[in-house]
Amino acid sequence: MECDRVWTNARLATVAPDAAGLGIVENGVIAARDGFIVHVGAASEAPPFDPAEIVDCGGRCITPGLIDPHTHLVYGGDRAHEFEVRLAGAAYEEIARAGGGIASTVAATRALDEAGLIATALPRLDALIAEGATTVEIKSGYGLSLQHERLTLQAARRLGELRPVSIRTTFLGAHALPLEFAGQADAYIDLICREMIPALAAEGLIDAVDAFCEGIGFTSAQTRRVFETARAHRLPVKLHAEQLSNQHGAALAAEFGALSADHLEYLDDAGIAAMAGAGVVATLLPGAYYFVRETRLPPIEALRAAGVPMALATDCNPGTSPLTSLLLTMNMAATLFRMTVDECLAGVTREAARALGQLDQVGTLEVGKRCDLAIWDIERPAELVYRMGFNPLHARVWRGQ
Ligand code: DI6
Ligand code: FE
Repeated sequence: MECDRVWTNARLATVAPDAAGLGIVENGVIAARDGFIVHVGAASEAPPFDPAEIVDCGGRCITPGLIDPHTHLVYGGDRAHEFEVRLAGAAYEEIARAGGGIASTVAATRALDEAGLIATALPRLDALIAEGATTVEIKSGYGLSLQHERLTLQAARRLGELRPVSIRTTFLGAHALPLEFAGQADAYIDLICREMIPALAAEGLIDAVDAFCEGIGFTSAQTRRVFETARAHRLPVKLHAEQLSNQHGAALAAEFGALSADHLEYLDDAGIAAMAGAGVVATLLPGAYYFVRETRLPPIEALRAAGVPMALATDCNPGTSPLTSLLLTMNMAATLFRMTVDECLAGVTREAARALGQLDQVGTLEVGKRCDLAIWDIERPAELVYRMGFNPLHARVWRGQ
């Protein structure tokens, strides 16, 4: 079989959708050509190869490259001081309503040019890459003007040129109300729908459109307008839904065939049924749950029972989840949300790919997919979920390299 590289002597977790559990293959082989997987399976059943390079994995585990389907990692400044204030007793929503919180990050973000945004974001992206991430979603949403949202999305695209990683950009103009629109949320939504989405979509900067449907964010009526505009531009949508209260955002997302509804601590049965019916992925963010000391759990068991696919993400952002580790995210999902090891690993691979509308390209070890691999110094996949603050990544392969 024609190929340019073969990885041998590995325990594979293919995470293929039709396989049992994680689709474990003992003594497995993966072959790649031009950055795509052309063969995957047990060594005993492999065809003869004539590759330029054979990589002996020494019995290590190979999983699909990890995917972070929800980050806000391009922003200026940090919120360490706000963290201290919260430790002294202030609530996240109180701080946001008092003009701190997101608004302070918007000011710090607007103070940076594209190079500055890239410089501050790179260490965060590098931390994800160092743990095997090969695809990362990045949202705008701290610029909140056409100019600054554009800079954020341009910086995000540029990050994907500076590092061997696939970047998916999401426009989150409806993240917070900028100060200059205080008391005029509908006028700001007008700006998003009439100017920002049309311009940024035409510039090819948007892969999907998101909104923060919340008491401190936007109403479901305002979110609907954003979604209608996205639909008119043939852009898929996703939503920050039911994070701090139940605004019935998940059902709205389902109505628009959203890729995912994210957070979901306050999701109700009707929302679950709507998501299941429309095939919306539940993207769960245990880092945010942990960091804001939320006590209400997302309805994991009901989501599982309804067959809603569950993805996991860092939600990397300065206010509620200053987290750049998908390994720790998996551990938190297991310990805090009681997700199984198989669900955790599928959550940062196959289901994360599904949440980005990229399952035909990445997320599993299957013929025809991009050859994005994480090779781990472990014996069993459970070790990735079990340990805390330890990174057993041996090597990362992005598009066959
Ligand atoms: N939900 C969140 O948790 C973040 N954004 C959102 O829509 C918080 C963003 C921040 O506090 O900076
Ligand atoms: Fe978020």
